[in-house]
Amino acid sequence: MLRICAINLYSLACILYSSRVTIEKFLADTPENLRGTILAFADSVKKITAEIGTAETSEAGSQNTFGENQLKLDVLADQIIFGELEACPPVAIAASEEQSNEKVLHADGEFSVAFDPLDGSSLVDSNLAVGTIFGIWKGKGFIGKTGRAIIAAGYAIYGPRTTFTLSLGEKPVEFTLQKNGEWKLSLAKMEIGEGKMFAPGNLRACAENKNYLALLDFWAENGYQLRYSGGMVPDVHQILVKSKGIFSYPGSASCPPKLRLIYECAPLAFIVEAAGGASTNLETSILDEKVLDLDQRTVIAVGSQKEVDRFRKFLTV
Ligand code: AHM
Ligand code: MG
Repeated sequence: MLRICAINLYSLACILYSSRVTIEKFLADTPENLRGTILAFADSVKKITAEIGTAETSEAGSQNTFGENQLKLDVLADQIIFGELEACPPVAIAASEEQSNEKVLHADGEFSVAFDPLDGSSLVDSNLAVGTIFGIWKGKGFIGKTGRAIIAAGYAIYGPRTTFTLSLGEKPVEFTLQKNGEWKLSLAKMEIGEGKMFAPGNLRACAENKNYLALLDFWAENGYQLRYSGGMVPDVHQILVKSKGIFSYPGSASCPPKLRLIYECAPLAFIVEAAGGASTNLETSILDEKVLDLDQRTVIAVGSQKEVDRFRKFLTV
């Protein structure tokens, strides 16, 4: 009885603590330049949230340099983030999935940032959740580095709620945007354990990639729960929230991997590994993959350690 009371009191204390912690308070002891850079992304997300509910969902009539049609919302989100970063002196270099080249923003800055302004563009018309992903890297530029140069990474989800998940190398935390514009801590110290949940990207590859088909059979035959939205950000976020599972996106000859190392995979791998999970590109952790090109694509699996190990075993027979 006493133990139950103590647990309830502890839960109550946690809820009370969380409801009082804003992102500014959470970052109070973070070095000023890093704090300012993170807040530039948090402020961008607020502005994107203000637009996303009523913005036009049509195409912008332009393509990014990778030949993909851009939505008006892709362009708008990109402009909003660049606007915030231009006013953030610690950011030396910014690279966006929507731009061909990295941009020098402040020659004296100490960080490089890589971001996907609106991940999941193809979900916008059907009103499924989309996201923003970012990584803050030490030093200037990305080429020749690995994700080990990331010092903080985060992502936002524009769903029924707007949330902002962040890791500075420690257990990730989630903030929720309030009506008054404040970010309030909503989940503290997220951890990933083990469990049977799968989010299988690029199933088209199974036609040629029989190893992936065999893994799919394994998941189906062993009672795994399918949870796949088609948006990498919510698909990975649920692994942190449910503390279990795997997100995968391998390839085949006709359906190669499409997810990008610096804009999408490395920041999300940084967050998942900080939560006690794992990542792989079938050879190494995603965080050990060297950046040779800003548009580099990679095979990825992230999530529970045992599930990521299983993915590697099945796909490298
Ligand atoms: P995008 O950056 O062009 O929006 O593409 C990334 C998205 C991911 O969120 C998702 O995992 C993947 O594309 C799904 O793509 P597909 O449905 O083509 O397999
Ligand atoms: Mg993307």
